[in-house]
Amino acid sequence: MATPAKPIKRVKLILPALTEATSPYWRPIKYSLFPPLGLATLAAYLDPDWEISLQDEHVERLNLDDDPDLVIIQVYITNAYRAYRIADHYRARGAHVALGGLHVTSLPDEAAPHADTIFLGPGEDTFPKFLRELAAGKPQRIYQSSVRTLEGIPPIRRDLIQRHRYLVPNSIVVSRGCPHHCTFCYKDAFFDGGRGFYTQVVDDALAEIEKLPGRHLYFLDDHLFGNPRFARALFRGMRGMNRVFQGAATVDSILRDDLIEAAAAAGLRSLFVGFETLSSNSLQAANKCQNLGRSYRDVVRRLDRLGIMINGSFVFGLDGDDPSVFARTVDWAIELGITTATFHILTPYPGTALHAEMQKQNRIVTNNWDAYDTRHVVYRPAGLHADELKQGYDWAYEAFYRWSSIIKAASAHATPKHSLKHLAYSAGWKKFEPAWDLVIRLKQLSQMRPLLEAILSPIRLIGTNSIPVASKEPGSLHARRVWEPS
Ligand code: B12
Ligand code: SF4
Repeated sequence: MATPAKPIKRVKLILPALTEATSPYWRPIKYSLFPPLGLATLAAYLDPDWEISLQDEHVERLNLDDDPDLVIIQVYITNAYRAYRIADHYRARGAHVALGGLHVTSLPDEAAPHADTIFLGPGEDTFPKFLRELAAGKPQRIYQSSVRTLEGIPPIRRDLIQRHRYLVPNSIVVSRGCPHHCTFCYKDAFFDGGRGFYTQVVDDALAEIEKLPGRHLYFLDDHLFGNPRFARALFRGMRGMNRVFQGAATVDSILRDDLIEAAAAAGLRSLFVGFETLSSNSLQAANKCQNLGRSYRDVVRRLDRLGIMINGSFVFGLDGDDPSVFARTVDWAIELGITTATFHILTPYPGTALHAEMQKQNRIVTNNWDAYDTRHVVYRPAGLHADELKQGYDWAYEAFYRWSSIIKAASAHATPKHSLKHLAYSAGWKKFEPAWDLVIRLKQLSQMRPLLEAILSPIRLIGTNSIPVASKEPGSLHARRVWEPS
């Protein structure tokens, strides 16, 4: 239905806080890491003459007493209820409210009653179309993304980001999605209706990097090595830029060829690796084929020799898991010298293949989205009681980050310098919470960036040329486990 064209003068973009913000798990530093990049991306399509404000409730109190003409809200699963309340509030004040993001895409029927317009999928094609139609007085109720490209997109409005509030203001994404299809991942649902993996033009990515001040970058791409040709050209272009950076990649891409060396030479110093489980049966069940038959030990050795710290990601509660999974995983991670670990309780996000399967089996026990934060058990596990799973998860964090474990894991490296870096990074991240809180309260996070850069600065490479590319241990392809504890 056409509505009279209301001239837009004031636009507000909001990232509502996770419900977790009021829970005992809340860690201010974790949520003062990255600015709302998705919203700053969308802001680039707005008329620069409009009055635009971008608010991130994780780092500032929202001013809800204003009267914007257009309100853009990004909805994740664990901020959904808060997002809906804010949306209702602004609709009552007469604003046109647009909701988008992962959760809206998964559950449009749930989000729609709280919005004038909802968006499914990435916004680069639909948002500018919506703005044109809104200006013409004919905004639609639903926009579904179908054109998937990052070519020719306007530069992100980084000027709207309050850099001093974040430890890592230089977060960047040079691709969208991922070439893989793990059953528990948001990716297939979010990119339904178009390409599920695409990259920027290399020169555009390099131009964006050039413009970022300081040395440190954090690539938020799901899989930075997902398109090897793109990644290689990117790393070649970054050589000599004197950057240090962090990112994420899969097990197979680290072992495949010498792309990881190219990344290290460009400044890669820490990598998020989705190990997820040490059981090949569980990998198979989760369709995590890119990890199957690969030696995790080789992955760790290879990154270690390049001086790249590892943030290992692990999921507990897969159907193959029994009560021994927690100690086995933690012992393995400590023994191999994984720098930091992120543990998750398996969570069936709506829209995923995992969710559909669990629903079919009638195993989902709650639709309270606040609990879908990978810290709560929201389904009936197969080989564990729900309490065992929760307690095992809590124990894993405690056991991995106790001082004795940090020291043991740090001593697993080839050089004392690398051990020291491990110690500084891991302890700094988990052991000085009150100090981080104070720094955040004093708005001094930017003062900590040189320290982060120093910890991430290069370690001399040891025998880089002799690093084995091979990943296949005899029989590992069909081995029951991908690893064996020594
Ligand atoms: C950075 C990040 C964080 C930061 C978030 C801070 C921030 N300021 O964004 C931190 C560290 C706090 C974090 C924490 C967690 N995260 Co997180 N995180 C990410 C990550 C790596 C990048 C997000 C990003 O910047 N993407 C790039 C931008 C360009 O894309 P975008 O944000 O999606 O925005 C685009 C579209 O969504 C759309 N859009 C979004 N909103 C709107 C609104 C409108 C109106 C329109 C038109 C369009 C639109 O347009 C944008 C441009 O295309 C994603 C993975 C990913 N690749 O997206 C995971 C991800 C979002 N996180 C996830 C999870 C599970 C978590 C945690 C629960 C994990 C945990 N146990 O701690 C917590 C809780 C957070 C939560 N929100 O629930 C899941 C979310 C699953 C889900 N269904 O919601 C993801 C997808 C990771 C994954 N592979 O599973 N995370
Ligand atoms: S590799 Fe990671 S980002 Fe890609 S589909 Fe699997 S879980 Fe998702």
